Amino acid sequence: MVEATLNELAASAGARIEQAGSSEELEQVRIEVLGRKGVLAQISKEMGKVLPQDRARLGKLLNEVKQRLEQASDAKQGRFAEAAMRARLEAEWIDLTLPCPQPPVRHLHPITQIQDEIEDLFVSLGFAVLDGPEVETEYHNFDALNIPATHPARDAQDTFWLDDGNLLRTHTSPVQVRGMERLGPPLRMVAPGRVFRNESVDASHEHTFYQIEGMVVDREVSVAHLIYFMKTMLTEIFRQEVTVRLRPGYFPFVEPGFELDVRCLLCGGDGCPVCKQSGWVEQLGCGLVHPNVLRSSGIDPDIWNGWAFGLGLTRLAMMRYGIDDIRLLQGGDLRFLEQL
Ligand code: FA5
Repeated sequence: MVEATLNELAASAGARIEQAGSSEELEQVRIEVLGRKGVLAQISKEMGKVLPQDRARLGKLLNEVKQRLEQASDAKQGRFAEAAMRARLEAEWIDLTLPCPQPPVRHLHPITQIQDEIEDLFVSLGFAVLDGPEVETEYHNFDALNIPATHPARDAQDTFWLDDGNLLRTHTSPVQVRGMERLGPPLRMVAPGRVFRNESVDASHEHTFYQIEGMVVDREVSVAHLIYFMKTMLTEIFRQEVTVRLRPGYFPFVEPGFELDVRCLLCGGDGCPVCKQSGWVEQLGCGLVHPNVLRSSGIDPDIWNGWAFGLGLTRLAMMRYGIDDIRLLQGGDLRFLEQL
């Protein structure tokens, strides 16, 4: 009886294993036949009931059937695994020799690039790089820079006033004041940043643009020092030797004050449209720090003096890259920026 059952099971389960169409189906058969609560386990439990003289033979047969079915199941499962692996390899096949899609090459904004270069230069010369708030107090933007409320120079920098009496800084010069207040003399600092003016926008005027400020406060500082640093900076920026000239220029926070021009790099000074036929291109405002400015920040002008400059980074970027409309620089049009 047990023998017949075992032989029949070997045949029927063997056929089911052979015919299983999927790994899941095969697993189902395995659990039913070979599992802990499967048919073979049931038969094994009933072996106690068979006649003692048949027990060894039937026990052997049971083991043989079990082994055969296990082997058949493992072999079939192996074939499923192999087929699955082959299908996966087929589906996920990649050609490592194909050029892979490159991430687009990006770069820093041209103004940021120039700012970084100038910062690096001044850091190498022992200057600190300072930051200041874009929303400034009237005191730091004007009064401490020797521009009292009644001074006509306030009109030259059309100001965005805020309701609380503060303003959007019109230049980076207030960071001079903050630098002197915070660090005191001797002082070497540059301060790049964004500034704002309530201007009518045109090809060379923005309401929001970038400047970099520079300042040295020390003993016996002269215009010769100022010229040396300005020439070093401009030579680095334009990557060639530059000739500079100073013209008198009025800024209430420096005395004497200058406009600094560079001999036109395009025509070498002969005259061209870029330098408006003058041979010179205006670059920056500078001068020796006014004693009142030092005094406002608690520095004794009888002991200390200094120089300062303020350079328009946005206009500089225009010159370096030959951009004829300032509005392009911050228009946010990537088609334009990607050309630089
Ligand atoms: C000043 O802002 C002074 N604070 C500079 C200075 C600092 C002088 C220290 C002396 C000592 P000015 O208003 O000229 O100066 O502006 C400086 C530069 O900012 C200009 O040379 C120009 O390059 C740039 N600039 C001024 N107005 C605009 C504008 N609307 N759009 C773009 N750039 C501008």
